Amino acid sequence: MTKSDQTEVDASVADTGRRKFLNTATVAGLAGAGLSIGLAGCNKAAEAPATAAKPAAAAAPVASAGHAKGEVAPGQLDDYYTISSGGHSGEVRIYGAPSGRTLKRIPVFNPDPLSGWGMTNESKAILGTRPDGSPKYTTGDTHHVHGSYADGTYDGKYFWTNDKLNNRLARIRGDYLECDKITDIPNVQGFHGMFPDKRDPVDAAINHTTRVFCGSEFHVPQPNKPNDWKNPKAYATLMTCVDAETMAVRWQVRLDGNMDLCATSYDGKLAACNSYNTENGLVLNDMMSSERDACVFFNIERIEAAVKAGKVFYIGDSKVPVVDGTKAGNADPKTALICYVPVPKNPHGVNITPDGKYYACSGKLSPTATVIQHDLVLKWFNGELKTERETVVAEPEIGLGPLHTGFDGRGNAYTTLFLDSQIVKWNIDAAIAHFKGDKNAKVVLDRIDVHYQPGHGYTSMGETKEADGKYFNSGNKFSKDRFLPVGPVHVETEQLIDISGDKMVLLHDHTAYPEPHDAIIVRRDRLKPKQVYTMSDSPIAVQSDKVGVTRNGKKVTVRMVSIAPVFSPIEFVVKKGDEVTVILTNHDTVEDLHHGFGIENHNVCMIVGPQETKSITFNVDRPGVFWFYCTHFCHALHLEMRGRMIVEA
Ligand code: RUQ
Ligand code: CUA
Ligand code: CA
Repeated sequence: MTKSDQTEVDASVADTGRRKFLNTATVAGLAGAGLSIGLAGCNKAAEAPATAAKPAAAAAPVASAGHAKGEVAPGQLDDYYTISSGGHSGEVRIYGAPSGRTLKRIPVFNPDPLSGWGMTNESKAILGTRPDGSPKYTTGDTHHVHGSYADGTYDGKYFWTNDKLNNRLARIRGDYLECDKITDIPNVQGFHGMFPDKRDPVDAAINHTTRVFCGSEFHVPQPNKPNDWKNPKAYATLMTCVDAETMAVRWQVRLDGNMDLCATSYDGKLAACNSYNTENGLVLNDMMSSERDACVFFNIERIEAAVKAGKVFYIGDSKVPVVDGTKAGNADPKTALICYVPVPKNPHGVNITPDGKYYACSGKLSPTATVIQHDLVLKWFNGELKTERETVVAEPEIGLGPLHTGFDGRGNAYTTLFLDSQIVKWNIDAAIAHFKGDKNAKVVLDRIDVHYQPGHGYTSMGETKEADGKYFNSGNKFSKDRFLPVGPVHVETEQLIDISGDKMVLLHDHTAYPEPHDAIIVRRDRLKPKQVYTMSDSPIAVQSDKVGVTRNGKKVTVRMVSIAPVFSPIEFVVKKGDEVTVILTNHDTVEDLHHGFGIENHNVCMIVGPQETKSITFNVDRPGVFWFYCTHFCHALHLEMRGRMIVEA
């Protein structure tokens, strides 16, 4: 590479005064030509630190006026963030509630050309790569999203989601609402239910999330060797504990049966999973052969004491300590790590009430929900109960195909009924009284039709002690004729229900791209997203005086900066056969001022937010001139924001 290949910093880029002038001059010039509307945003972006979002943020919450109808008027903001899984799209989404408006799609396990997720070097480092540098997986199946807690409610620090397909736990940081870590879970398949803890089981001063529990639904030979495929005794599932901060796997528990969904207690002492395959069946009929399956409780303090005492084994090459959680290894309740509470066959979903007293484990194949009392499970672990079933304090009949339950903080539960296509509202105290023999206790209080076949259901702040009983979202599995047809793959429906009164009221339908599973509805003050990055967060941030091209053998590094509406350098020369890395730092400081960076015919596309740095590496194998350009609308001269990559033969 000769000196002439190095491009100097463009004077107009380095000189912000000049940039301001250019921007203002352009606006004045084009506005005169009748283009003022399109330019208003650009002008504001360059001149004013606050964007249009600021005045709206100061607007009154909609709860005061529009809540009853669930309407959010133009310019008004939602009261809640609904943070939702995206199923086999591999992503996480954020909707506003009550409006149902889509606010953001967060790429997690899926590549995303808009942001460059799965293409930038930074995202690949999070996703994990193959020896050739490509992402290890480009698929994922997110089912559940849960947030980190402090003092029993969301602290807005992290959100986690599972990948059932490739057995990974991903973390989303609450400030940028972007994925920052992904951990592979060893020895498991079908990693489904997941829940952060809320408090340390021993140290009461640690009243926030430090662990994430991960259930696995599919049992596999342990270790996973094909010659064991016909030996049912070799198969097992594991429950996994991941450190919330480091995201390292701490320990695993080998179990009887499988682990489907997860819940955690408010005192940090227990985690719970429903288990529908206590039979360890390999085919459907076997999985349904037993009349009772289980809701499984994990004594976290005892498990961690066992790990500490070295009562562990290892599976295959995995370095993760595993403790024995099988029934055979846990016969004495006083030392047991696990309590298997029998519940009707093939349960689905386990949720804890906001007061921390009860777990509701739904029947799926039984028209019941089983209510298990938290302190009775602790008593069982103390050897004070004769049987595990004595922890069950109610088992009301609520309808056909019960799956997931949300709570209103007023003692009522709301369960999705998949087969009945309904949400049923039932009262927990009444269910307990009825179970004790009070036949007059009115358990079921209301039912409402939803459209159609609800799977997941969740209430506003319902997974926290601040459950506010305002909204229930029904995540329906089939929309049938609710929307304009768009071809064979139907849009999914979500329906928002007002649960603030005695009767549930359907507020509205909103669409969801297939296929949402579980979600949480988070009060908006729980999140404080940042809208501008901190440049020094990136160790490779490009300063204006460092732009240019350097070569090391066939590896070429292009250090580039962007300031609307220019890149610098605006041209660089490489040679056929080179491996090129572009490091781009966006020097704009105004919120919402992203730039895109795409290169014609090279499968290169990413965006950089204000003060953000990203890098992308690609091979050049065709000689020619290739334009790179800004893909993200940024300025009146957005289209002109481009430059050339010259590939010499
Ligand atoms: S569970 S299959 Cu993850 Cu009800 Cu959605
Ligand atoms: Cu920069 Cu569009
Ligand atoms: Ca079963």
